[in-house]
Amino acid sequence: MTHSRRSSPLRTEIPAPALTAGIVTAAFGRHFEVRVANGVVLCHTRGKRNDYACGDEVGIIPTGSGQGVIETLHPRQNLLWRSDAFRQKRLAANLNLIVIVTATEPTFSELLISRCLAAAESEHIPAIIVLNKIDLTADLPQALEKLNIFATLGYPVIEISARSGAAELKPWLENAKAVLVGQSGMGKSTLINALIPEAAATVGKISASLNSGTHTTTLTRLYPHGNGWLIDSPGLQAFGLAHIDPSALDAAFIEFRPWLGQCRFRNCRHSDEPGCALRAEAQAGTLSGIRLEHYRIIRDEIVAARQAAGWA
Ligand SMILES: Nc1nc2c(ncn2[C@@H]2O[C@H](COP(=O)(O)OP(=O)(O)O)[C@@H](O)[C@H]2O)c(=O)[nH]1
Ligand SMILES: [Mg+2]
Ligand SMILES: [Zn+2]
Repeated sequence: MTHSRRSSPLRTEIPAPALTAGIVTAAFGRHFEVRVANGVVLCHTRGKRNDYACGDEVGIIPTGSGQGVIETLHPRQNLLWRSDAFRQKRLAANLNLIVIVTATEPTFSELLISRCLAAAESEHIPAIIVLNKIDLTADLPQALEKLNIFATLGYPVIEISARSGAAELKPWLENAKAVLVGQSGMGKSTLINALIPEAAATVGKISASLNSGTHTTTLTRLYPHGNGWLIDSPGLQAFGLAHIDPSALDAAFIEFRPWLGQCRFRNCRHSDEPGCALRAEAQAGTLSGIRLEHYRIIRDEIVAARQAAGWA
């Protein structure tokens, strides 16, 4: 078609407008806050598109007075999701680290840690576990005991007190593009403020006013940090993994991998099937029975969610 365009004397070539590169730092329904080189732009999207997440690299066209339009999305390295039968939620994109935050108090759920680890492993994102509030020494031994299952698997467990600066965590975060996940009350926001004292000030004015009607704590937000960034997320009480194929879930439990394919039945659910290699290992003490139980709970939940959603 180039030929006919050239031959028309009335057609002038309109050059495609140059896109400004940015990173999505917060989502408000169909509006997204995007950080660009010289500030923060509140963007709307083309069509009804709303599937952007914190950490997404986008190309925008500024339209003036701090506003703009998202035009392009750079291909994602990965995307951390949560989903049940009825809702899917994008937590963050382009991560190179997932920081699972626990604390000496309130009590944390080991099952939720297994969920976060399965989500991380299924997207091939490294994960570490933070034990916060170690200044509350009375509950420390019990918390460490609970985390020992995960430490044994090779996941780093880093003990910190966010109130005293969290120095032990800093080396892990220098080049991190990380999200902090965990139950509410564990100290994620306190940790962000300890690591990035200017965090509150980096929140754009427009977004701050947009968000004023809602709970600030319900917002997932990206903060620049070191050579990368950190994302604070609201408390996860439930972390549905319905988007993970049930047949791929066992491989997301890293210690199961050496035994996969050794069960009597190829489609073994590692539940009550005869000749289950994983159950035999759990009985022998080679695998943690707690982790096998976590696997079964999550698998049943995924299958039920998929049935309810009509995918199965
Ligand atoms: N003792 C103690 N309390 C902390 C520490 N870090 C956070 N907290 C407190 O724990 C509560 C929950 O913290 P917050 O950052 O809101 O947790 P989030 O819901 O995970 O974001 C707040 O009252 C914090 O002051 C810590 O290192 N030690
Ligand atoms: Mg918080
Ligand atoms: Zn099995």
